[in-house]
Amino acid sequence: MALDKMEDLSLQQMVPRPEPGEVEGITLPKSVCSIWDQVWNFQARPDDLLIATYAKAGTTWTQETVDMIQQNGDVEKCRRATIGKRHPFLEWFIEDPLSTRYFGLELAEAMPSPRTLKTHLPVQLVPPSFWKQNCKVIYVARNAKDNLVSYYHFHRMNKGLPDPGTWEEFMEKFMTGKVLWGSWYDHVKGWWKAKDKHRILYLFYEDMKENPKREIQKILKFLEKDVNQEILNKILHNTSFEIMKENPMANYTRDFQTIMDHSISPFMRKGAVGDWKNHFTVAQNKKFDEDYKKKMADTSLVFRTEL
Ligand code: PPS
Repeated sequence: MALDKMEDLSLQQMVPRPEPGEVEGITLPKSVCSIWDQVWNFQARPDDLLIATYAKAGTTWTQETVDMIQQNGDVEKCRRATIGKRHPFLEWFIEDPLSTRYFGLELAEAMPSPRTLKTHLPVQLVPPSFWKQNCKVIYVARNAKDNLVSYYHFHRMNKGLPDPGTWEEFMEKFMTGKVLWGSWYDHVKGWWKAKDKHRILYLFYEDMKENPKREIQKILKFLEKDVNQEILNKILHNTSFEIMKENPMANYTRDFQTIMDHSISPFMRKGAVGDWKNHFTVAQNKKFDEDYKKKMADTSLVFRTEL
């Protein structure tokens, strides 16, 4: 084996999988717990835009769409930096000798306004200054089954997250909410409720797949922006899965290089609705559905698991 390959291998093996911690009953990366006071006291500005999601619900897709809108469809401007640098990931903090240091709060504080920020926090853990400043928030939700599948593969390839165990084990953890950023069920329901009180645009991954033009238009309206047809088509094209998969400024091949191994599972994996059918057994599906019904009985939220 070539020496550089061996070095790669030992680096991968040496990066330890982190233990999760907890804030207010929500499982979070230990590194995030260690800076929690700073996260909670973060000072939002009135013109901040927050993109909030449960992890793997379509965050990056929405970020790229928002940036394309903000840059008036200028592809070169959107390639000025990687997505992790263009839109600071608010609570994310990673610092170990083998990883690239990433401190979302620091990036955000140094950024001139208007800022677009990313978070996976459940609504009750969002720093209160965002509500005080009446910031706009775009929340994106994805159906539980596809979200779970995507999250599982992401844990496999990302050594900055705990080891997922087997598919079956990870599914159990997801159902009990003992995964990073907590229960998917509580997350989507909490934000759904919050949209009646705050300036929140609540979008669905499945709607974006079904009719991306319509969903981009919703974002345009929410941001009080207007673009001509030509620019709209450009945004549509450059935020398609096929283009984003090949875009190094959006596909995470240049962010977090020491912890993400795209050869295990690429960040831009399938980008589809209904891939869960390739993972769930009939028995797992039955169990998941029964549990889902109970957990989602107290909400008007409806998801589509196929198109
Ligand atoms: S993260 O790590 O939480 O920020 O991940 P996130 O960006 O939320 O989710 C990653 C999943 O979104 C898919 N993706 C897309 N789907 C459709 N179209 C576009 N343009 C697109 N960009 C990213 C990505 O492939 C992940 O889903 P899976 O199902 O794993 O493929």
